[in-house]
Amino acid sequence: MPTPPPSPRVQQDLARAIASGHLPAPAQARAIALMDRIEKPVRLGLLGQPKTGKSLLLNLLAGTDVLPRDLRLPTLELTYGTAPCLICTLADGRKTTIDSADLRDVTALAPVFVEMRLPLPALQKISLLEVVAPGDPAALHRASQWAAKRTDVVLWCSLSFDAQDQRIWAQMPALIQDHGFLMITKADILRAKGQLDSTLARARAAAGGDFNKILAIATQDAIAARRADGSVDKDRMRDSGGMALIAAVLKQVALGKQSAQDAADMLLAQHPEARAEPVAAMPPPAAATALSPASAAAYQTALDHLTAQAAAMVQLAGTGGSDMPARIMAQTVQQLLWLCDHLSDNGSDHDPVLQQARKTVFDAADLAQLMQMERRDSAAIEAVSLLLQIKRELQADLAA
Ligand SMILES: Nc1nc2c(ncn2[C@@H]2O[C@H](COP(=O)(O)OP(=O)(O)OP(=O)(O)O)[C@@H](O)[C@H]2O)c(=O)[nH]1
Ligand SMILES: [Mg+2]
Repeated sequence: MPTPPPSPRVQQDLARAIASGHLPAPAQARAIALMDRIEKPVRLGLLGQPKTGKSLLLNLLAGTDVLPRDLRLPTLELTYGTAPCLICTLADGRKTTIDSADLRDVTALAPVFVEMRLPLPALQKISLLEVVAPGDPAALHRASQWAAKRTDVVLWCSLSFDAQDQRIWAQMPALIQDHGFLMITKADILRAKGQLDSTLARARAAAGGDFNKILAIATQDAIAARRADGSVDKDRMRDSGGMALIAAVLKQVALGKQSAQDAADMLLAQHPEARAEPVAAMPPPAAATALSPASAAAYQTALDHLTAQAAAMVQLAGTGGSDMPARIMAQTVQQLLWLCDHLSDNGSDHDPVLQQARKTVFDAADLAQLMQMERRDSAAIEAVSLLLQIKRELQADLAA
């Protein structure tokens, strides 16, 4: 199904309203978020237990063999770029860009996350995130919650939607469930064993209304249905489940754009003042260095909390045990997530110092969660250093 092009009128009106300077701050933030949803590709996340066919499905949706089948890779996002490149996030938070489309080039860097940009037409509509997590339920749960914040539509890959899948999916945010697809993968194997229909029936019964769609896919067959000359063996594509998947994804993309346009229409109707002439250009504000009193109070609470938690962490480190690095890592991630919530909910939204701190803390929490997915013991030390660095930055802001 072709995606209708976004309505230029609402997009232009929204752009004008954002530039007008007449929208109150919360409406301005919402207008910018809606503009993103109208303009940017829909973010698809491929999640599920190990070896459930996520990478192969990514290759199908990208329209080409992006991920080599024999390479072990970290969590990876595939996005559109006019020239191929690989942006690697390293364990210490640094980013390195390699001008290459060959993922073998990143292995020596051992990145915790890779953003791969490619000039593929499909990526102008969708971006694709494959989340790689170890098989144990707690790790997969954490990785899934992390991914839920970064995706619009999740494709949960599974061979049977077993009890572990069910428990993890039940804890996903309602919006992600509403837009989610359950992909019963390796359908060719199930079909050959005569188990496809019964597996689908059981998955439907277990999933209830917790997914937008439940689809079976034989991804290898779907990929084979694409011929080298660019034509498609339609019967094979249909039988593999590839056609139904692509149609469902396109429909979801179109619905997402439409709902953002409807919301933008509503926002513009609520704010007729944003149709007025733009406000005269203001002189740039003097660089703010000191925190507002509300933000300073939020910083102080954050620092007190971190100090108290540091004592608990020292005690934890003293207990020893083989699971100590994992427990320290978990504590560190928890504290960074707490900081994210605390600084988003407190302080003054107009304070540029606080805005910067929110971004820094969000990035750090993101990085620590990626490190946690990796499970190297040394990652715990790196994560704690990250937390200490954040603490020092907050102290410096407060003292300025
Ligand atoms: N027969 C068959 N094999 C499949 C299908 N999809 C994936 N596989 C195979 O299953 C294995 C795992 O597939 P991947 O795509 O690497 O799975 P993954 O979920 O990305 O695995 P990890 O990233 O290691 O967790 C590979 O050997 C694939 O070739 C399918 O539809 N049919
Ligand atoms: Mg994979």
